Amino acid sequence: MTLSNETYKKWQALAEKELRGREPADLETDYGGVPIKPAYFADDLPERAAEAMPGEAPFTRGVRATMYANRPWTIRQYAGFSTAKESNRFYRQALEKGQKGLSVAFDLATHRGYDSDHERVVGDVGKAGVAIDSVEDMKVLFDGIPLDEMSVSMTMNGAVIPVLAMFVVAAEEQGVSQDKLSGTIQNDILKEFMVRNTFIYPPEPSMRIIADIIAHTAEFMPKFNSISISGYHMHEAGATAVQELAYTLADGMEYVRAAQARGLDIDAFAGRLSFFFGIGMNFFSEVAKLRAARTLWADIMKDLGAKNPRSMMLRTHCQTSGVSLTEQDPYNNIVRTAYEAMAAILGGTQSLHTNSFDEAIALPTEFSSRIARNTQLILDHETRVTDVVDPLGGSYYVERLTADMVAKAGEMIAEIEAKGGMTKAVDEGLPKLEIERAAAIRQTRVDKGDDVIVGVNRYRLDKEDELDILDIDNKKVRAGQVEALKQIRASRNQEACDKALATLRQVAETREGNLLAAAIDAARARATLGEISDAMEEVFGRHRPTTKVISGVYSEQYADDPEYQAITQRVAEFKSTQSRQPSIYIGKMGQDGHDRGAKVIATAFADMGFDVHIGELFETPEEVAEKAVDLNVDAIGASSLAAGHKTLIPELIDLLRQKNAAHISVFAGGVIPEQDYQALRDAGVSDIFGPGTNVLDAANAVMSRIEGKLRN
Ligand code: SCD
Repeated sequence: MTLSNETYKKWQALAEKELRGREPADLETDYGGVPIKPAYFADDLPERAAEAMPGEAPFTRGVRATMYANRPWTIRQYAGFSTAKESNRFYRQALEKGQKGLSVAFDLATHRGYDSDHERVVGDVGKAGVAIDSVEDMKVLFDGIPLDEMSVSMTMNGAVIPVLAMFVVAAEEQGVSQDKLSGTIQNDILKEFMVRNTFIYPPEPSMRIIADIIAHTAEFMPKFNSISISGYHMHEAGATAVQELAYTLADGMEYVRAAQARGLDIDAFAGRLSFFFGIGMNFFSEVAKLRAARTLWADIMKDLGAKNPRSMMLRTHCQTSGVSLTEQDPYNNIVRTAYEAMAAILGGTQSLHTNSFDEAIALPTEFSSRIARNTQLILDHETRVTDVVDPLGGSYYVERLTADMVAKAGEMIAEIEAKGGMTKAVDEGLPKLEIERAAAIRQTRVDKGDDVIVGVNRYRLDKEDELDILDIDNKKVRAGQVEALKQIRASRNQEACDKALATLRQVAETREGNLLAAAIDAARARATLGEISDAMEEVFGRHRPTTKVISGVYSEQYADDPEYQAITQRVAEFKSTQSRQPSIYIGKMGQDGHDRGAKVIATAFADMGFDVHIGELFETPEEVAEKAVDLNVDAIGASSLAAGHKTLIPELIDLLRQKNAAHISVFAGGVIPEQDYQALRDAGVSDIFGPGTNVLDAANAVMSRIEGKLRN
């Protein structure tokens, strides 16, 4: 890194005259371990930059020679609502209005391999995505959408086998054979164990599933991208740009090796590996991140034995950042998303989702979806950024930052490799903890006001505007799905279905044959998603994650902060008068695996002196109530980010009452629309902490409630 070259020194002398002894606060910032300077010059340009050619390995300037000058990126909005019918209606309308590709969001029951009639998914069916139980649902989802023309991305990882199988069969029954299907399946399990949490089976069989899908698609679905190796969820969980780069590419290396271990030639499948990154507000860092990702991947693939330049291309989808959106003054999110989208485009993405401005609060409405889609259409048609290939190429700053990120992430990848690769690292849980540490540091920076978020910790509105939000009647959706499941089970040829499921089980057991091919037969015989998933679970088992929490970030970052000292003092006083610590159970109910918020609260409260018990993921209200009573905690913090709060939290409170434990205060946190606050309060929730809540304020609110109860 050239931090003190000659020209820079000359500039510093000029700058000093202007600064006249003052130190501007942000003159030197840090992008996750990559230091930056306030000015860049020609001698900062890395050697490789001058000759770099778009469309040629290592593809720093883009995977295509012509990029958007010839064909714009794909406008691919991620969506899925309640039922297949509703989602289909939405897709058709979006395609009519300028969207170019589809991207299906499934509900959490589907993700986790449960049919909608399963007892563990009562609060999850149809929330945060579409419920798919069978081929019939899949057919409705794509009704009137020609699958030989439309590329379809499906975000599915846990239940990837039944979902892809049902997609293939739905297309077949539409008259489209597998070889004509274009699209992408996410199929990236390592990041699920790390941050997203919609796994089903343990790591080893999960990796086998991925290799089977790569093998099947390489042979029978040549236009289909077999995987979308995703950094997005790490980004959203709070990873730095360098972590996101390094962990994602290291995951990619593991998938390549898994497919190679299955006997596949790297050039037979590598051209259909694809990637997915998150794009946040750190504009140039995000541009450089995409350029660095391509550069690194080309070299990695060469090392792994790729000969075909196509195998070395990192083609990627991007999504603007969900965590950068705020519940407060939410129209600001339109502006944030537009800048993030611009960074993705200047970084050279192939496909893009722009978030709707209300996503920090609820599922997008038609209105907010329209603005999100139009954000991309305006970028494409009005800004003229598509006229020139890689317009930031040659920028002293962007080229230097790209090279520095390549170096830094390269070092991190080398460390992971030296320790035995990403599967092992994920198994040991280290990357997850590193990301959680980065998230906690980021949160303290926001809470302290070091990072300004307009409308949240500065320029806050006195009164927030009311928003129209989309609400899904989860009970109604579930009732419809349960009825459809009954009909399928009654009308299918049971013998054929049982036989297909038995074959699938056998493939899982013996490792002879391909899991996806066997599941396609089962889907044809109208086996349901849950049944296909269960057949494999009987052999593979279900993964039970252990929950670890980091400590020390809050006490370190806040060491001299008077408000932090006040709350730790308050907790300490409680301890000395009560001879015990105030205690809280942090619970995640339903199939919602978004645990960044829960982890931040757990680590912060523990640092402040609370006795914190963090529950396992995916608990039922009954399980949380039972544990909270057994542990005799003062409070429960129920974190919900997938819209299950209206069903699950009132049920939890009822159960506590039934167990004579109404003294346990229940707090709700996460993505909860203001419109639901009253219903939750009526159900007995003590307080609600939405996105943007200062953690110290939350701790004080919890303490007030606990102390108040003791006085009464
Ligand atoms: C492109 N083409 C060109 C060209 N640009 N041809 C000539 N000149 C140019 N300039 C060609 C390509 O080669 C390709 O053909 C075709 O046009 C399509 O272009 P593409 O660039 O491949 O674009 P696309 O088909 O859109 O594929 C993009 C990816 C794909 C490769 C990135 O994997 C994809 O669409 N991913 C989307 C993933 C996704 O939606 N994920 C959502 C995740 P050939 O193919 O013949 O070469 C949501 C999520 O997880 C949210 C969070 C959560 O739920 O937790």
